[in-house]
Amino acid sequence: MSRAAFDFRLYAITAESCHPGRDLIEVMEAAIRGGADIVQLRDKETPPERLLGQARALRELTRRYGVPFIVNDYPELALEVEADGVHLGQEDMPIAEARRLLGGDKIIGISTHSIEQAREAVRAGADYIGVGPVYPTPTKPGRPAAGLEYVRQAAAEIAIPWVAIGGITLDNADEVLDAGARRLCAVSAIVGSPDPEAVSRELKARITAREAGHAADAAPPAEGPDSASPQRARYGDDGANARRTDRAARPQGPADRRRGGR
Ligand code: TZP
Ligand code: MG
Repeated sequence: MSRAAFDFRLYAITAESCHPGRDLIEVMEAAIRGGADIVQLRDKETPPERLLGQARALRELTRRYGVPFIVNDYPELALEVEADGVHLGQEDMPIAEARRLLGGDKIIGISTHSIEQAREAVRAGADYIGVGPVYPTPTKPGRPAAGLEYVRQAAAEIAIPWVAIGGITLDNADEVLDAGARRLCAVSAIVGSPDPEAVSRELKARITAREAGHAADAAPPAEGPDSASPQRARYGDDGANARRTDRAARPQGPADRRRGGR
């Protein structure tokens, strides 16, 4: 999966503590079979050297299904297992440093908790942004909810892929989509479910149903590199209203140029 072809709809993240006694790889395979189209290894307890086996197994799994594999926190581990990219937090190394370490082809995502942080992430060259926590969640302790208002702000402004995250379940997914999200991430709702495949399938169905509605409502696509890209054709635009972010201000690396300045 190259940066140039990168997009997704349903993001699944590991959380072994949510499924005691069940195998991590089986749970993540179920999530993928249900429709998760990007997977992240996130483990705040285990030291990176002990995560190597899991990271390798997840790399093998995601490669088999053709979905991108992202490693939270550890760029060196991402490189070692040939992951597609890394996910950073606000307190982690800056995007520019991760880019230097990883080279031009890896995906770099970052968690953001406000529209100001989102703007900064776009300026710094992030490939995607996490927007949240939408709701309070024990999966991210100590981080207050940013709320649906932040989702609305992102929908109005952010033109790179962004994913709503934090406390999202089948009970509230519709209101997150109503607020303008086109991509969802659910951690405990998927991997903590007795049937991760079914939860993924239902979340993905909600996302794609909404997307079909947007496509039907949309005006004919404007001319330009974005409307011509295969990725746009596959997933549709991020919303005609998500046009104010100044893409021109983002650093233009070789991969940016390959994907027509995106
Ligand atoms: N970043 C923002 S909220 C969150 C992360 C990693 C945790 C989301 O987990 P859950 O279980 O879907 O609330
Ligand atoms: Mg981190």
